[in-house]
Amino acid sequence: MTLDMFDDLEHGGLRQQALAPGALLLRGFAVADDKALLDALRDVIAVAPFRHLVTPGGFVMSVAMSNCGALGWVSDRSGYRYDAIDPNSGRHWPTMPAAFLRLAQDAAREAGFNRFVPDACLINRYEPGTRLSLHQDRDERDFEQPIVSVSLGLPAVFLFGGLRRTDKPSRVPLTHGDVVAWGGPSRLRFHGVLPIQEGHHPLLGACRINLTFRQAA
Ligand code: MD3
Ligand code: FE
Repeated sequence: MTLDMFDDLEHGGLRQQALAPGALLLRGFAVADDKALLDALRDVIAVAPFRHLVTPGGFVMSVAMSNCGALGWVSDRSGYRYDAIDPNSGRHWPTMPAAFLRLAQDAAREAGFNRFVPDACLINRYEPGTRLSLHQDRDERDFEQPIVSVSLGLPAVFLFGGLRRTDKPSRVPLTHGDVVAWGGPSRLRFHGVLPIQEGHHPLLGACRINLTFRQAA
């Protein structure tokens, strides 16, 4: 599939790009809130530090992760799941900051998902050279609910595949402040992130942060 099949449209002063049916890219949607988001992130990470999860197959993920909200996504030798408890601390994940929740719901509404109530925010930290291999997000209960993702810091090339692992993915550049709502017929598409290039971002240095908001339960 080619991206130029879909039109860029100017809407409310924001550039919105339909990547595919159900997948709407809101370029720069989070830029105005970037400092508030990163301040809130600092508080979350102080309570639930980034860590490298192990896949069920025994590989250590190159992307470091944490969570906030009622549920957090975890992976270990026994599998993938959502859990209310951070296995590293034995305590609940930090509460989802109000600035996170507001941004996620505003973006979802902009994309036409009016009843999005995320109970989980997975926080991914990429350093240069790290990547996320092609996967589906299917540990959530209700695939009618979208996922909202927020990119901060260094740019990334996002791989946007089809419903089968073997479908050839498109490449979508994502930069600081870009927000994407992934729902409807795009909800179960395979996706991933190519290795992050070296670079320096004024707010985050040599780092990319991605927040993914989910309704897991
Ligand atoms: C398309 N994160 O955490 S966000 C993930 O940039 C994840 O950190 C990537 O994939 C990142 O699971 C990509 C974009 C994203 C998230 C969920 C999707 C794209 C999606 C679900 C369905 C289709
Ligand atoms: Fe994913």
